[in-house]
Amino acid sequence: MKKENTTTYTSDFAQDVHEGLTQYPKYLSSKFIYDEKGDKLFQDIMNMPEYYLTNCEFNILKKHTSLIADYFNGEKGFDLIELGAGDGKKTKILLQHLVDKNYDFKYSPVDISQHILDDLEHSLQKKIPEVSVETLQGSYFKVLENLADYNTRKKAIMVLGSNIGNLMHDKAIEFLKNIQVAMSDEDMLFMGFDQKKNPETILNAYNDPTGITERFNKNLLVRINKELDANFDTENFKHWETYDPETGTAKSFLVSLKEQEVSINELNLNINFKAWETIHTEISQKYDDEVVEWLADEAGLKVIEFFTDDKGFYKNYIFKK
Ligand code: AVI
Repeated sequence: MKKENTTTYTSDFAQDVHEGLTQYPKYLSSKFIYDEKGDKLFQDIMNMPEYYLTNCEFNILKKHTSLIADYFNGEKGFDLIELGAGDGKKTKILLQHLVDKNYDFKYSPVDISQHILDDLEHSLQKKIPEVSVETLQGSYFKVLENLADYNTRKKAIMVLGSNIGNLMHDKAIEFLKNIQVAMSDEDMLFMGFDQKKNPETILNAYNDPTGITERFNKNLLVRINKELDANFDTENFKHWETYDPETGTAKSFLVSLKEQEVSINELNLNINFKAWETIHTEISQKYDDEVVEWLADEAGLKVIEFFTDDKGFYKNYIFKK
């Protein structure tokens, strides 16, 4: 049941929180998990043994570095543009190889957070000073718009970490289309997609016993408390994960443990929860080749190659127009 929200707020966060918590069923967008604390919790998730995605992508990048680098390279060298660069831990494997082999390239990490870009630039200056770096601050959408006439040489656009998995298929197609429009015929896209696998392995990755993922998920409520002057008691909510092996969709929820009322003062809003009522917070989509090919086709792209890790858990695909 979609209710019309007639109030307008100055921030996306306030707007989305109002919209999501006054709908039935309730939802919040996972993109708001990532404030400074959320970024740190995600770093901790990537170091958890259960969160296999990071190691699998490391494994792929290490095993296939030289082949991947050959795909990146163009006649006049290339610009490596990374959307959502984070701390660049995985990217450094590729960058070191590109430097060692004397490729003519520039690295352009793109992120909404200038702070993340500054940290990355400093750490690259220290670890691989030979890399020429040009950071691009802004939303993916805005940066992609400007990328269309970015340069005259080949663009290798890179998105690691199965970040696309946090988008429903229609939004994922929109995202791929935006990239496709910014690409010339010579350009390529290199993107990670977590694969369908034993449902237990997937559930464990999003349901760790130490509670890091739970804190990550609940950071949405912590942020609402902090930024919108609300009084969520995070103890009154339970982190719950489901995985549907047919659709490949892992879903995160926060489940209200009792009947309760929460005030969000900045929004002049009181929200009532029934016992066991849910807030849907995140999807983490898992893929197979057929679905990736379908998404690519819908976005006007073709899969031309893919690389997989030793366990066959994860794949990085190369797409062209
Ligand atoms: C960033 N993204 C790809 C992660 C994922 O696997 O969906 C976010 C995450 N959520 C819980 N654990 C990690």
